[in-house]
Amino acid sequence: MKNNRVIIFGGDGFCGWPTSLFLSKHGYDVTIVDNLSRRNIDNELEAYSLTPIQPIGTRLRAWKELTGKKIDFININVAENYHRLLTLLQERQPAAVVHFAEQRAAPYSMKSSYHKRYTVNNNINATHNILCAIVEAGLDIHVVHLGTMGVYGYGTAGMEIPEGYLKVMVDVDGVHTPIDILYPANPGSIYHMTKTQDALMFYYYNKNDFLRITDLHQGIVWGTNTDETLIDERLINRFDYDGDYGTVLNRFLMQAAIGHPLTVHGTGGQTRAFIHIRDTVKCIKIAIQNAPETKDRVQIFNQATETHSVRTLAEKVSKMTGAEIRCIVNPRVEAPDNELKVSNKKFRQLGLNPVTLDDGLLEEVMSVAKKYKDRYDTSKIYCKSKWRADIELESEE
Ligand code: NAD
Ligand code: USQ
Repeated sequence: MKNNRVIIFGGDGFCGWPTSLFLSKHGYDVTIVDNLSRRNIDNELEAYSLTPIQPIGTRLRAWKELTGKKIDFININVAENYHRLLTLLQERQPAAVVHFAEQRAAPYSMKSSYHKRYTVNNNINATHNILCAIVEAGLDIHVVHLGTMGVYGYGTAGMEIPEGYLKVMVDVDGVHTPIDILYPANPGSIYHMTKTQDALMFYYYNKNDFLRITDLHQGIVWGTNTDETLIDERLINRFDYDGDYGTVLNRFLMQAAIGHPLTVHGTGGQTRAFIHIRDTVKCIKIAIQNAPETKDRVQIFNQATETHSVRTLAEKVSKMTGAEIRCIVNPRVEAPDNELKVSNKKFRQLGLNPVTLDDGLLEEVMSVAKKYKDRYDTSKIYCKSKWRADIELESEE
């Protein structure tokens, strides 16, 4: 790397905050850029992090006080304030930027036409502004983007999902010739659709402007703490449990902690890829350290460490806690059952030694959920967003 400066777009969020601390601890000069839109969405939904997250200023002062390390914070809406973004890049000249700054909940993106349009405008403009500003600034900055496993869809015809590119045979004048294409996009929500659009923008800016880009196709992140967020309660990470932002495994653990039945959508045959937040932060550091060379194609890593069906997860949590499993109407349009095999060779070859569901961290998440269980609001547990107007959501009792 030319220097140790990194900008973390979306550094106040669930993945961005622990990543910022991890990189700061490992000697990077970190600047967080965030417009705090996620905190505003908490207010909109009246659903707050189960853990008592502190204002960003308190977080950063605590980090400085406890470690002596300074992280700067700048409030910019990356999707709207293009010139402030451009000026920031020109001033800081970071070696890398990490882009988390998108609306990331599939159910939120399906709530209404407002939420669909907000998600599309926010996510696509945020990504495009970052790429466009790097080109205008004339700087050689490595872009590390958080994409999603959902760009592939979750059906694989039995094969392992490769890391971004699919080798296909085409007929060239009667000769079977192998070529690599971007794995066909198959989004399952407006949110996931924005990530497939991001991938095309990366393809274009890499081809046209030789931007160096790493796109991380990440699975569902579970857990809440990392070594850094555990140092002091003021550094605690967010824990979303509500029907829009809570993801399935953390939701099940929180539901078990408060004695609520586990909310399995449909029969729970949906299989998804998972990664613990402790591995997320390590993967980002590995990605920063292993930037593509100029004129390399977009580098794509699958950032997931294991796959499980929703039913298996519910059974595991139920066995551990005695929680009841309740199969409810699925608010989503998605395959009721699927197989999923995912290659993650690249991160493993680069040294990732993942934690798994059997490494004791389920209990850790449960203990966090129990510690803060007085903060939950039962009315926020069921998912109220639905994929189509004709879906009749289950009534709560
Ligand atoms: P999050 O909502 O907690 O964090 C996103 C942060 O970006 C928030 O702090 C928000 O305020 C900020 N932000 C959003 N739009 C912005 C804008 N226009 N300008 C400036 N800041 C903006 O989400 P997360 O769970 O930390 O996810 C981060 C990224 O990782 C997302 O892009 C998401 O798609 C991806 N991802 C997340 C998961 C997961 O399970 N959480 C899994 C796979 C991929
Ligand atoms: N599900 C339940 N019960 C619940 C919640 C969810 O059965 O109470 C099911 C859903 O129907 C779905 C699966 O669990 O089949 C996963 O849902 P989720 O909310 O845990 O995850 P998802 O909507 O896919 O989104 C999350 C993150 C998103 C990220 C994505 C990675 O919010 O930012 O991109 O995981 S992936 O799933 O690999 O595409």
